[in-house]
Amino acid sequence: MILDILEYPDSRLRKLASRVAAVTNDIRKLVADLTETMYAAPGVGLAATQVNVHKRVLVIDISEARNDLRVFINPEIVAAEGEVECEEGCLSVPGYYDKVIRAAKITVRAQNERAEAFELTTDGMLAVCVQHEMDHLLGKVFVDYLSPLKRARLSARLRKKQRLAG
Ligand code: K1U
Ligand code: ZN
Repeated sequence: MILDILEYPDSRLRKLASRVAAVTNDIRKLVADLTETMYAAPGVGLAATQVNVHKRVLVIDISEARNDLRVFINPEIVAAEGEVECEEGCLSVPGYYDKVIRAAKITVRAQNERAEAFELTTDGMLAVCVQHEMDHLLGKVFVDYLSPLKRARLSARLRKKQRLAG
């Protein structure tokens, strides 16, 4: 089922997601819905927070062929090193892209949809995407990293968009 994606500055994007106690069929259904919603958007990642479900679940597929789905339940970053600047977008801030500084290389520990624990060390786009999606689970949006001037410009742009839509 394709779910509605919350749009910035919706206050529900600020909620802190809770740990998943057990990977039940309900969680597997959430993973399936997040995946369908991400592919339909289209996006390269999606966190449960963005569909107003406040559980520590996210999905990512950065492959061009859209055939390399990665599921992270209860993700935790256990190591991070270096810095990289990368242009980011967000399905909750449609049409806006800007540069953000992230850790260049991370090790993330999580469970998959079969409740198997795994550890992944990665860099590049996948590392950026994991950090971006994990921020959503903490109630953070990538535009929080922008300067006050850039955020004010974005807010003005969103107000104008709302005026034109209404
Ligand atoms: O969290 C989200 O809203 C998903 C977001 C993930 C992301 C993109 C870029 C850098 C960091 C995190 C997106 O998927 S935005 C859309 C996008 O980047 C994209 C869409 C289709 C094809 C390729 C990229
Ligand atoms: Zn996002």
